[in-house]
Amino acid sequence: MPQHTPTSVLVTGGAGFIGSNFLLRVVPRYPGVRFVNLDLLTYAGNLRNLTAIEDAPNYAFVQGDIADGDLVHRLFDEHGFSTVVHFAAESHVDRSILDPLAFVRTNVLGTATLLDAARRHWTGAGRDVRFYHVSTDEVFGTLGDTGAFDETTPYDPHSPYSASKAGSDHLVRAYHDTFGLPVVISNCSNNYGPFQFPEKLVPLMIVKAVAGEPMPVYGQGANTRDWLHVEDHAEAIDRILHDGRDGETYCVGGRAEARNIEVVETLADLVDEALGRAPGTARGLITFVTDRPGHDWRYAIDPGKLERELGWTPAHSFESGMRATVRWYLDHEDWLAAVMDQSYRDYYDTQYGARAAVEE
Ligand code: NAD
Ligand code: TDX
Repeated sequence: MPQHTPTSVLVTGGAGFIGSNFLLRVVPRYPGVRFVNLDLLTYAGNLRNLTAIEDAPNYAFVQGDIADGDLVHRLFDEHGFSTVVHFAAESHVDRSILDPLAFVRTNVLGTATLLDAARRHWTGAGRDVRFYHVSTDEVFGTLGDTGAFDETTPYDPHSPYSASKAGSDHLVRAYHDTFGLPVVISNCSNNYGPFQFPEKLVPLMIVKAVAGEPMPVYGQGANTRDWLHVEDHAEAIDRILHDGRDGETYCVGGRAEARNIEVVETLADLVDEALGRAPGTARGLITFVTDRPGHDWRYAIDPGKLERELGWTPAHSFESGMRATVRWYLDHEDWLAAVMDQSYRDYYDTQYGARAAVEE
């Protein structure tokens, strides 16, 4: 018995990495459900990600800001949304160190604007409605060498990015507890896969390995993340949206922990193999550089609740997912060339120019 049956869905940030993978999955899967994608098209938003569904009769795109209350109210009036699936965010930790206030504005104020519009439009309507907030494991802070985050872990964010996501999670719960807004939240580990902007570790390392340029690893490369293919995250979101229980949190992760250096070496080897280069060629590009300030040591997720309650398990292993991802980037040179424009090169120079190479 589903907990929620969407009819008209506002998807925010659907031109970004995870949002576009979600839309590519659900728009064809639910032809009777209407999806409206509200995205500001920041540097991270890219309509090329959505060409496969852009003409679908149950899909529409609106360019705009989630923090623009008038626009959000108008869209609720026009479309009578039953559902919000909220992806839109500033999402890169390193950018949050360069420009923290952009993160507070979008992630905190933008989320509050959406919540308030949902509250006003849904109060007293007596309808089946749901606000789904897509969040991150980074809100839980950092782990030592053992243990894993789960739904009971206290919040302890360290970067402006994770603090702003924590703020948005708290607002979602506050609207649930104070106004009775029907909500679900998921906190997911590091995603990788098609359409990820090449500022994040996996696509950046693939790009650098292919180009034969230095592959910049922060600190000693010993920080650890849990890695999940984005299609597995999209599937988890679809299940939680329909079958998750009201007011609940679900932790999503791949049970696929790896130290950063292991991820980078894996990608280096896969690129060499795909390009027919001598084994070890790309490993020679690995360069240890100045660490990220406040760099969280280790993230790990216990996804047991999601597995037990909703029967979700990832389809991709770390090895198969990374291999498919390398192949995808090699096959999508046009996509990469379009996103690696002058503003990307300026960002890269600012972010990495200041990071001196350090001894291993
Ligand atoms: P992304 O940076 O690739 O995409 C963000 C999208 O939001 C872009 O399309 C951008 O144009 C849009 N956007 C930004 N500001 C906006 C605004 N003010 N109004 C409207 N649209 C705006 O991010 P992503 O990696 O796809 O992450 C999506 C969500 O998932 C985020 O909330 C993020 O915190 C969360 N998350 C990401 C990961 C990960 O590994 N990438 C893991 C867990 C959770
Ligand atoms: O050039 C790099 N070198 C490097 O060593 C980059 C970009 C990263 N790193 C390290 C930092 C992290 O330990 O790799 C690890 C992964 O870095 P990111 O890809 O920037 O991801 P992370 O900071 O872990 O955050 C990601 O996962 C959680 C997403 O960016 C977030 O949006 C998500 O919420």
